[in-house]
Amino acid sequence: MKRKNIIFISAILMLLSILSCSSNDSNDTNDYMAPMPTATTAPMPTATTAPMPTATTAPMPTATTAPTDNTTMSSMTDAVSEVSILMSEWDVSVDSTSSIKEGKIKLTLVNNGNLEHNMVLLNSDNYENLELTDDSSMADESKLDILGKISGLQPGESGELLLEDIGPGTYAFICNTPGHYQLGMVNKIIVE
Ligand SMILES: [Cu+2]
Repeated sequence: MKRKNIIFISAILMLLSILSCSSNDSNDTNDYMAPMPTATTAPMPTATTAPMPTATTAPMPTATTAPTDNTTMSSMTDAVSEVSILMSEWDVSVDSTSSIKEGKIKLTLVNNGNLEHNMVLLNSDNYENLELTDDSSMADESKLDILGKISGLQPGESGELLLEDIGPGTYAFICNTPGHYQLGMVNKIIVE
């Protein structure tokens, strides 16, 4: 291979030298014309053929495969049902712009009242007659199947609870600030 190349190149050089010599006889400016072909013909093909395929083949697959993954990822993360729960003394309301779909659910608790409130979401559709703590101040959370909590919020504050995978059903929740459950701070969300 190497020997063939050397023979080939030397043959070209010989041809070029013959051509340049013959043209040298007529004009001095052809001294500059002679080296030009060697410079343009030799590097040009290697420059155009080599980078072109690598540039078109390499980025294309990565560019097409990556966004499709991203779009499926983002469409899944976009499917988050957002629910606002508003608490005051002694009202608890559920405010969702559309029906709550199973899967990811973001609960936002807004304390519109003048006292501290919290939220304990139960894996149950029942908030009635929950067992109380020994001092009867609040629901006994150790006896409850709890999906998630938003801890105590001061008046005007809000807090969030992101639920990753919630199936269809009715889920009760309570405010378990001492005394508030007994005062009826309960409600439910319905997941379709
Ligand atoms: Cu409360």
